[in-house]
Amino acid sequence: PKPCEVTPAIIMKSYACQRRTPLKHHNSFLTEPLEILAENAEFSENEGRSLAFRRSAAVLKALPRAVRAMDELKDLPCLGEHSLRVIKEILEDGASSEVESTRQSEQFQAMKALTGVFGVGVRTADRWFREGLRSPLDLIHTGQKLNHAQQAGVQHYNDLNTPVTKKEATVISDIVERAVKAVLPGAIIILTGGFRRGKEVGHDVDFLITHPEEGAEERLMPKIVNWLDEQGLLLYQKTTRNSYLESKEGPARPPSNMDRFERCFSIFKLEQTKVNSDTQVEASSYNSSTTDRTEEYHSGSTWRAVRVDLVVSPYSQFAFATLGWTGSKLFERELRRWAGQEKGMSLSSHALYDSKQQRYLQANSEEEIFTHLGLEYIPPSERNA
Ligand code: 8DG
Ligand code: MN
Ligand code: MN
Repeated sequence: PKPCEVTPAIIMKSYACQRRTPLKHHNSFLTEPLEILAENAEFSENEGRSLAFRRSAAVLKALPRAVRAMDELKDLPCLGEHSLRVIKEILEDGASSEVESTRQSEQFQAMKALTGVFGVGVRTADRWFREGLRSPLDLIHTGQKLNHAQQAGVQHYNDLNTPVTKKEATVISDIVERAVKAVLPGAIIILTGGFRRGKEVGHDVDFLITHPEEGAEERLMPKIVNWLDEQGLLLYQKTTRNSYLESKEGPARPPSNMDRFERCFSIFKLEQTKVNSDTQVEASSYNSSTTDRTEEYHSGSTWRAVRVDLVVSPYSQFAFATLGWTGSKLFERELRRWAGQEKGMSLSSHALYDSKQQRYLQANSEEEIFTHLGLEYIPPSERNA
């Protein structure tokens, strides 16, 4: 080809936090199968394997066009032997036998159904699977002992597995805003998680709350929760206190990637005011398992359950909390790995510690954190690794 027709080589950096990963990309036909294998590895608690598949998928998400042949992959990082084998099979045969048999397997399907219950992790799901249980209905039929979260999870199973739309997220934002402003005027509320990255739908709605006056945010969550509860807006909530105030350690290196913010995992009761077709009403009354909802249906209004995460951060940590709660999960992991392995720093949702200088680096914005880390700024919409 003439020089001007030569396709420019793609420079792909190896950490996901060094690249732009848009929400919509060209290789879902490869990334979706790879993520099935990642999920399956998580079900057998093989973290290394899961991470390898997720990193491979993330590289393909960052490509400017669809992969057509194996030789297009030769200069790309993170693509391990196993991932390459899967990709090759899909390119040649249209599907990977390993992925398809995983998808069809009883274990994968049962683990998917059981971990799909709010409050159920891989450990619990696996134990239930080995006891012969396959679905949320089996939990009821066999009278399994469930904690409060799991009870709510079973009760609202269909609703919680119905994607939350951006429209619903906006309605919930308005409610949260009203609640927070009522109990702490001047507070700042931002939408984090997938919706901040531009997703059209999500499995929940995530919020981060702070106040410009340091300390004003302390013990805020119970007040917010009370307000919401008084309005009849909560189906379930579990508030965890800030474990940071009590702890004697420094802010960096919290145990695993869990942070210590005051937080609330909740299920909102979201009114659905406009019901304009019979099928819509039927769909939601089919979902219902409570007499409560039948009454709502008869009175002409209906509601659905939506998962909402609320997190409160002190103002001085707000930039770190914003970065930490925006995701994606892989992007966050890669940021922390970059900080540790390439910069000798320790990043959490609370702070950034520089081991060489032996001091914390302050930041008032996400941009400043990227600068401290020696990274080009990646906006939320390009963090969809
Ligand atoms: P989705 O809800 O649409 O499925 O996607 P998402 O919004 O990206 O996922 P998410 O599960 O709601 O998580 C949002 C972000 O919050 C993600 O970056 C990971 C982060 N996150 C948790 N739990 C914790 C935690 O305990 N500590 C910290 N620092 N971050 C957390 O989900
Ligand atoms: Mn989310
Ligand atoms: Mn969440």
